[in-house]
Amino acid sequence: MKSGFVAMLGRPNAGKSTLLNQILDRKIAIVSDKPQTTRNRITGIYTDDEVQIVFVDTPGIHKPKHKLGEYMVDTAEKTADDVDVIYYLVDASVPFGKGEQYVLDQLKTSAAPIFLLLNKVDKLSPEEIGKVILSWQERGEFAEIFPLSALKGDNVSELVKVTEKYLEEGPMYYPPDAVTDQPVEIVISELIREKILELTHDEVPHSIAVFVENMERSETGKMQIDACIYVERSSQKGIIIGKNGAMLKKIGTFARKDIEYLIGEKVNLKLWVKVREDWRNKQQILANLGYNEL
Ligand SMILES: Nc1nc2c(ncn2[C@@H]2O[C@H](COP(=O)(O)OP(=O)(O)OP(=O)(O)O)[C@@H](O)[C@H]2O)c(=O)[nH]1
Ligand SMILES: [Mg+2]
Repeated sequence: MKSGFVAMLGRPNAGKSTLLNQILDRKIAIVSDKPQTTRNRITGIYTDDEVQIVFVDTPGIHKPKHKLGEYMVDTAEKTADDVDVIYYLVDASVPFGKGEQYVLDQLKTSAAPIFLLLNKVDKLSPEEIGKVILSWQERGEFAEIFPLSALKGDNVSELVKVTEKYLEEGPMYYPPDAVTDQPVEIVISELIREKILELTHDEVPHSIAVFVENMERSETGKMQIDACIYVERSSQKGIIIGKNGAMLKKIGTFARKDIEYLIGEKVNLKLWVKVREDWRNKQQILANLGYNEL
């Protein structure tokens, strides 16, 4: 039996969480078209007869503008130190720039072999893919270079096969049927956050945090879940609630469907919205929301 740890690293929006979900064929991590979606380290466990690979999805590496951002980047960079293989994801459909150079420089100092994953090639012609590969070959030494589409799944099973070659004999870290080590309350709060990311715009998606305050079976036998949505300003509270509560209702309906699918039973979901001014810069609030466990 072989086993090991693989980190997914890269800029925000590169497709790390999409790749994690694609490899595991399950929705472990939430995904959105807005950068800085992932805020914590997320473990996804892949097990077959010969290997157990523990994939660790991380927040996108960016220039932080508040304490939450610092925590996120810290989380990503520390994950790189302690893995057997690094997947360095790049959005191959956007031009190379300063932000990418920063991530590249950071990763170059890592001890683990780096797989350069040129993602989103479904957006490129074969000719363009060839050009991108050539330009990256000059930028550094990579153990492997894979053009792939995390979204469509192109080249993903090949990637996992090659990764196995880089792992050594080792123990099973998790039971064979485990897929993630996240507590169910965290997965639920993330699903709610995902709906808000989908349904709101501008600064709102980044200004929210979701916390499941209570989860218990009610007298009727239904699972009762109470969750609080934190925002930074009362204007954002207004947006989340919407006209006559329409937006909050929509968020709740979409989230409830996903939660019912996740836990396999009917759910009664109650959502609140609270203002916590500038919470992304307040250590205590960040800690209470789980953004401090490094
Ligand atoms: N066309 C295309 N889009 C993709 C692909 N992979 C991811 N995306 C899209 O890119 C966006 C970002 O994907 P995520 O998986 O959330 O990216 P991430 O790297 O986890 O982003 P952060 O969590 O913000 O660091 C989403 O809209 C995805 O649907 C791909 O292979 N092709
Ligand atoms: Mg992500």
